[in-house]
Formats: sequence, structure tokens, C-alpha cells
Amino acid sequence: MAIPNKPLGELKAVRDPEVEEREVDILIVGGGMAACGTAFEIWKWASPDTKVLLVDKASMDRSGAVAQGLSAINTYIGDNTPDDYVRMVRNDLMGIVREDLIFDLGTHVDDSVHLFEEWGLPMWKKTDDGKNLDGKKGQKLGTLKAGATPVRTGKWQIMINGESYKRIVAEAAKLALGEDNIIERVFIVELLLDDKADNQIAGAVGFSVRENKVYIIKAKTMMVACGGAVNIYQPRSVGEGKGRAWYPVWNAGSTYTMCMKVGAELTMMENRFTPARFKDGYGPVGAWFLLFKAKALNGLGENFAASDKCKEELARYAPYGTAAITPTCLRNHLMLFEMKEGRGPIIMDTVTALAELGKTMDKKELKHLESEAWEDFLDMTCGQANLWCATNTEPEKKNSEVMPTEPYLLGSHSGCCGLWASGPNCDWVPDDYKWGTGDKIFNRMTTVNGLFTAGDGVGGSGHKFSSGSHTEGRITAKSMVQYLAANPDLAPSFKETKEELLDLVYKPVRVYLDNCDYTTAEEINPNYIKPSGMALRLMKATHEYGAGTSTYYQTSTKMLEVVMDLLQTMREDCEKLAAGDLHELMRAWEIYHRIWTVEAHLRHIQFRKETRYPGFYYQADYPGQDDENWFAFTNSKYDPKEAKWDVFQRKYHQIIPS
Ligand code: SFD
Ligand code: AMP
Repeated sequence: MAIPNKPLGELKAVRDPEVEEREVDILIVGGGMAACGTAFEIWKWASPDTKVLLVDKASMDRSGAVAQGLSAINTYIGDNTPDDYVRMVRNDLMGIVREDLIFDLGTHVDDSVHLFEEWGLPMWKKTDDGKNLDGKKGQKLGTLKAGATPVRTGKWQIMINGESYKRIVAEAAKLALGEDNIIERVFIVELLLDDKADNQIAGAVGFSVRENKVYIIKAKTMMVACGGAVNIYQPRSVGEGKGRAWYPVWNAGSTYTMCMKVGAELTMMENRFTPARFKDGYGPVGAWFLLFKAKALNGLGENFAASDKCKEELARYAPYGTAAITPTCLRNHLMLFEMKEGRGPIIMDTVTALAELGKTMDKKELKHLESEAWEDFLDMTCGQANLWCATNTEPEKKNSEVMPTEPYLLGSHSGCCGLWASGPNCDWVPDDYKWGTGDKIFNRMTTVNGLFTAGDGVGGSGHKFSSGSHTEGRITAKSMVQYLAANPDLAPSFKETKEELLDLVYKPVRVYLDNCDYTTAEEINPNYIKPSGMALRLMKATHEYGAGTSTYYQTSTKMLEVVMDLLQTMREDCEKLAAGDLHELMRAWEIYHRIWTVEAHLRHIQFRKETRYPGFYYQADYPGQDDENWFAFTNSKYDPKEAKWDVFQRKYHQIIPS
């Protein structure tokens, strides 16, 4: 059930909170696009006596990446084919992807898009004479499912009026699952393994950010979809702008950390996403490049991407660089190339783009076009629209700067880090891409029995976006029910006692209460560190040594050694994290999750002795791609019993021909 918004101020944490214990069959951790997909789908497969619970750290109506809405759905197959979708993703991610997962998603994703429209999400439509109709006018042309034509921006993306996108998707999820099966504002801290069966998930522990209460939840199977990781590198925004980032600031790496800590195998954690965004406001560029057909210019006013120099540079990364659509990392690489050669800053030529489109429009249509340019941001990144207002920027009169941002870790957008998950149970899927228990295979199960993931959680298969994440969540719903049916004797139990779990979750509170009277300035204390201080420490370390913006995304073997050492100290110092209120307790656990996630990221970069994603990061000691030795997945596994990491390669299989 939803807990009402808090009154002014944060609730002070107490030493001994209440403990609530629950036991369910299926636990859904997260309430974003993927988890909403699972919630919507689950009762289609589960018997009515199945106990299901969804736990979200925030309020589902506006939680996760789609909180502020979106202005496009980036994955809609429509008249294209799933084979082609695989080719696009493979090219964009420089060759090494899980084609089984991508194809599987491509065959199902449109159904989620059709549902979104049925639930009330307005999609733009194309008229027979080629005009774009949005909002109610678009709705009058019928639904996509019934054959109406969407407004395509690129080959895969369609435009929506999506300010309320998340509310719409959450409403359907909540109605389907039932409010009694949902707890909001509960932050899950750790997953728990079964004490009897090896490598079997058994539950999770977390706490309410609205009441002094710890939740201990036993589950026979669960899916974890807590998004990606943001605020792990020093953001470009500082001072009064701090808090702005492109991806959601509340994505704290919980998916990766919680799953890896129970031994789930990770894949491609080196693959970060460093997006080009409108500078300082972080407005996405897709609609400008694809819908408004704007060009990015260098500081000399040249369309640099079309220059011979840039074409030569791209040719070094053939076949990706010379493909019809330049991969996202290489588009960034070209921007950085120009900037490093002194031809920055990079400017989005909004003025020419709107003028060109306006040539065939009457006054009313032109006004509408201008409002679409604003709506793109108002629907999705309203801070960018605010910035335009604050800087007197009218896009038809004044161009805006674009810039690669700080790095993010995610598996659903134009990046592919995440968990190594089983593919579907199909004969065309290679044996080492699918697994389960006994002779059964469970789609999207991690390498821990009973533990599933989706969206940003599933690695090796980016470009799912909002629609694909929802779809993947739906896939896990069916798989979890199959898992329950195939394993009827599950009886989850933990090795940790109730008291041990309580001590673990509330440790930062006790560190605070034990020491806070020692100094007059609450933030400064020789016996503890506040999460805000630790966050700055992490960002400084990654920024300077881990291929952050300070070095134009470059790191080296030596720099990686330095940052790994700093991370080790940070992990030790996390023992002294202190939280005086419940918000701070969440911050303490978030920074803990971020540190582990960053460690996985940098261990993978250390392991991969090549630069596979120029524009996202550069390993100075290993420039260029080395297909002979590195055309393989980089996977890692943390052994919870031995507290040891192992990083290794896994074979890539091409399934869809070129
Ligand atoms: O413009 C815990 N995305 C875009 N997708 C599109 O389809 N079109 C676009 O236009 C896209 N663009 C875009 C996008 C995102 C953002 C932020 C912007 C612009 C500004 C990407 C999609 O949004 C993204 O792919 C999906 O949302 C990913 O789904 P999922 O389910 O993997 O993650 P989530 O939605 O963020 O949800 C995470 C949930 O977990 C909760 N949570 N709960 C309990 N305990 C914990 N420890 C938790 N930690 C997190 C969160 O509250 C949330 O509910 S554009 O750039 O291209
Ligand atoms: P973005 O707004 O950058 O997140 O991109 C939204 C969608 O448009 C994603 O599917 C991107 O891959 C795609 N995209 C963005 N810019 C370009 C571009 N210049 N060329 C091709 N595709 C793009």
C-alpha cells in the first residue's frame, strides 16, 4: 500500500526499529518499467493462491527512469523485423551482444506498446498525406494495433505525448497486481541466499524510508529490476545545478550490487553509456537529430561528421564505423575528436533545422512545430526547458551546445552492462546461453537459481528502452511461475537471524547515534562519515582515475590500479557510514551499492585489454579494438563465500546472419 508523502523534514532514525517479516512465493524488487511489466503480467500465469509482493523504494507512479515522462518510445518494431532489430543493436554495441535475448525481446515488444496506447498513452500518428498529428488528433486516427501509422523518428523510434507515461504504466501494473500486494517506499538492501540449498535465492531485506521499520521477506523466486547506476562519476553539473543528471539520480546500482553479492554472474560491466546531451540541462538529442533533422556543428560551424577527417577516423572502426548508422559510442568519439583538436564546442543547429522544416509550413503549423520542440523536453527532461527559459534560448533563434555527459551504467538504453541471464528455451539458442534447474530452462534467470532480472538488469542486450524493459519484465513473470512449478518443494530459510539482519540494515543509524554527540558540527566526526561525503569521495576517484570527464574518458593500467586501491579503502570506510534520519539511511545504502557497482565496472575495464567502445571510454595502454583476442563477453563473478572476484571471457555466438 502507498504510504502518504512525508511531512516537512526527515524522520529521525531510532536505534531499534520495528521488524516486519513476510513470506511470499514471488518477490518483485523495483517498481520501474520492467517491474511494472512483471506486475501486469504475473496473474496471467500464476494461480490465484500464489503470494506475490512488489517492493519499490519510491512511489510507483513516478519512480525510476520514466519518472519525468518521455517523448518517444525508442523500441517499436512495427514494419521492421526482429532480425533487423538484432542487427541494429549488434552494430550499435560494436558486435558483442546476446542475440538470443535481443531477438526474443524484438518478437514481443510491440505488444507492450499496444497496451500502453490502450491504457491511454497518446501516440503521434502520420496522416496519409504525410502530416504528423499528436495528442487527441493523433488518437482520432485509431490505434497502432489497428493499423494506424506511427510518427517514426528513426527506424525504431516513435513519438508520444509522454509526460504521464509512467503514471499510465504504473496504474495498469497496480490494478493488475492489487494494491495490497505492493509496498512502496521500502529500500531493499541485500538479497539473501538459502541456507540449505546451494546457490538458491531465498529472500531480501530492506527498510522503510517513511517509518522506522525493517522488512525481512522470504521468497521462493524473485526478480530484481532496480535500474542502472547514476551519480557514480563526478557529474558535469556543479553547485546550483548539482542533482541534474541525464539518467535518474535514484538509480544507485542496486540491481548489480545486490545480485553480484549473492554470486550472480555479471557481463559487459565495462560497457558504460556516455550520452551526448544538451549541455547543462541534459536534454536528450534523439528527437533533434532524428525528428527535426538537426546537424551538430563544430566550433567552426562545420558539419564535422560529414568531413573527410571524421570519415577517416570512423573507418578505423569498420565495419561499425562505416555502417549506415554510426554507433552511439563512435558518434561521441567524433565529438571528442573535434574537441581535442581544438574545434569545439559542439553545437546543435536548432535554428537551421526548424527553419528548414518550416519552409513547407503555414504559420499555425510552424507554431506547432516550435511547441513540439519545447514539448520534447517538457515531457521528459523539464530541467532542459527551464534552462532554455533561464538563458533566453528560443531554439528557432538560438542554437544550443551539446556535450558528452558523465558516464552511466545501464543495460536497457544504448549500453549493455548487467547480469548474465538465460535466454529463451528455443532450439536455436546455443546451449551456453540457456540454463535452469533440472531439465528446465528459465528465460532471464541469472546464474543464481530463482533470481531473475530485466530492463537495466539484463546485460549484453541494450536498446530495449522503456518498451523493451516493460516487455522483459513481462517475460520474467512467466518464467518465475514456471520456476515455481518446476521446483514445488522450495522452503526458503536464511542462515542470518532476524537480529543479525536488523543489525546489518540499521548499522549506519547506530554508528550515528553512538557518536553524534562527540562533535558540535553533525557532519564532521572522527568516528563516522556521512553518505554525502562518501559520495563526493567516490566521484572524485572515478572522475580522476576511472575515465571520467576530467581525462576525456581516458584511463590506463596505472590509473586503474590507483582507483582500485581507493575503492578498497572506501569499502573499508563504509563500516563507518552514519545515518541520522531515514533519508540518510537510504543514502548510506545507495552509496554502498554504488561503490560495489563501480568496482565491478572498473574490474571489467581492467580485464578487457582493448578499447572496444571509443567515445564511451579509452584504455590508453590498449587503444583500438583487438578482435582476435577480445571478441568475447567479459564476465565476472563475486564468490560470496570466499569474498573473491573472478573475471573471465565467455564465448560470443553469432545467431542472426549479417
Ligand atoms: O530520450 C528500488 N529512456 C528512454 N526510453 C524510451 O523508450 N524512450 C526514450 O526517449 C528514452 N530516453 C530516456 C530514457 C530514460 C531517461 C531517464 C531519460 C530519457 C531522461 C530509458 C528508459 O526509461 C529505461 O530504459 C527504462 O525505464 C528502464 O527500466 P527499468 O525497469 O530497468 O528501470 P527503472 O524504470 O529506472 O526502474 C527502477 C526501479 O527500481 C526502484 N529501485 N526499489 C527497491 N529497492 C532498491 N534498492 C531500489 N533501487 C531502485 C526504483 O524506484 C524504480 O521503481 S532518451 O534519452 O532516449
Ligand atoms: P537519445 O535521445 O540520444 O537517447 O536517442 C534516442 C534514440 O535515437 C536512440 O534510439 C538513439 O540510438 C537514437 N539516436 C540518437 N541520435 C542519433 C543519431 N544521430 N543517429 C541515429 N540514431 C540516433
